[in-house]
Amino acid sequence: MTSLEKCDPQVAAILASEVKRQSETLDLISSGNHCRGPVMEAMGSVLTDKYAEGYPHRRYYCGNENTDAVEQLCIDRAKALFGADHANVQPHSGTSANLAVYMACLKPGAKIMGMNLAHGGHLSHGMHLNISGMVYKTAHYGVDPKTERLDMDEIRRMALAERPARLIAGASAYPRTIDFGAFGEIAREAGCMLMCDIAHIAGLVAAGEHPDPVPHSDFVTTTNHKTLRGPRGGIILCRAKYAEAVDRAVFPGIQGGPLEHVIAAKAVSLAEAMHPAFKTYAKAIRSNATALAEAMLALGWRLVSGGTDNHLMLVDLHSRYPNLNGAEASTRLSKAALVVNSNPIPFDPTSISKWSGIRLGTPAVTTRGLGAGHMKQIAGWIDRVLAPNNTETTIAAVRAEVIDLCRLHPVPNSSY
Ligand code: DSN
Repeated sequence: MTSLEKCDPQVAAILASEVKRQSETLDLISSGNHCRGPVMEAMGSVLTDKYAEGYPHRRYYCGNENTDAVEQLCIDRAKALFGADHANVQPHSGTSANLAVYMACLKPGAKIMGMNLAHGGHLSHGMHLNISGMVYKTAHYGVDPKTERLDMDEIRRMALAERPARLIAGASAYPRTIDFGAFGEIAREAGCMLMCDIAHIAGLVAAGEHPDPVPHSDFVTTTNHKTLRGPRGGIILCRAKYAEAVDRAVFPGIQGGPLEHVIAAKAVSLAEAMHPAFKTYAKAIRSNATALAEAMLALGWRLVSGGTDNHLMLVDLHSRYPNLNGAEASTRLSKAALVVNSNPIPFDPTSISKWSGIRLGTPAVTTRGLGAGHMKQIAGWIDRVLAPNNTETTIAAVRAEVIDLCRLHPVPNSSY
């Protein structure tokens, strides 16, 4: 019996239930992943007990020799992995990282210009209900209605007309390569700073599977827990000249004490991302996404922009079943042990509860060791479950097949 089971059987039972849920489902959420045992070990460590407001060797508390060492290691690894001048590894999340980067050099009321959330952007890029959309003036670019891809000429035209103080590149539901070089040129022409949010694609960038934003950007933000396969949290990378402003914006600007146990886990995952095996993993994320997209297309589903270049795709449900919405599709798939999220597609004619898309991603299933053949199998399962005339028996049959596959590919918890 573990000490948790002994001390708090209720929480222990919930955790056990989550272990079972993860073991017996396939996570196809494009921002999901399974971090590995060493990352978990660092996160569940004694460092959670230590207050460490400040930065390495500049703390407001004594007794920080070990937190200094771990945070400095994490900073050095982040800089080395991404080739950045400066890294701040304290943000508690990607949204916190973005907020700190706005605060670092923008006054309230300045204008930011990012991708429209409804076209695949992120809420922290100026959505009206997010603090970024309340404190700053916003302008949003979207995708081209025909190609459903970013149109860099249109973004340039808009940036020159809007003259934002900060241009934001990055997305949470965009299946194509982002041309960070073109964003850099536009930012220079429009006389503004460029921030690239690579939360979704950080693992691909680290492994050279997506073009690198760092040489083109003033700031790069990311989460750790998506393709990068670390603990939940955020990181900011920036040019040397912004280092002080960024550090001040994170602490004392928007946060107090850093989560040094999470920072230790970030350090572990960054070392994993430097390992040659991570390159193989990142490549497999993309080849699996391509295989899944091709299998969905072959079954007659329309994908936004016609496919994928990265780890995710958006399925237009109406292309097969005009009455099927994302909420119903994701609920049905969930019953079949396939976990996805409902998502708007660009120019979605429907409302939030009835979005006409689902978003599929391959980071987590690739971590479990699935390959292209399995992607075809997954597409077949999705197709069966979403057919309008299917029954609970069909869903139960698919669920049993999914669980059989899950047993063959357990959630990994060991090191390389
Ligand atoms: N970035 C969101 C997602 O893609 O799921 C979470 O904020």
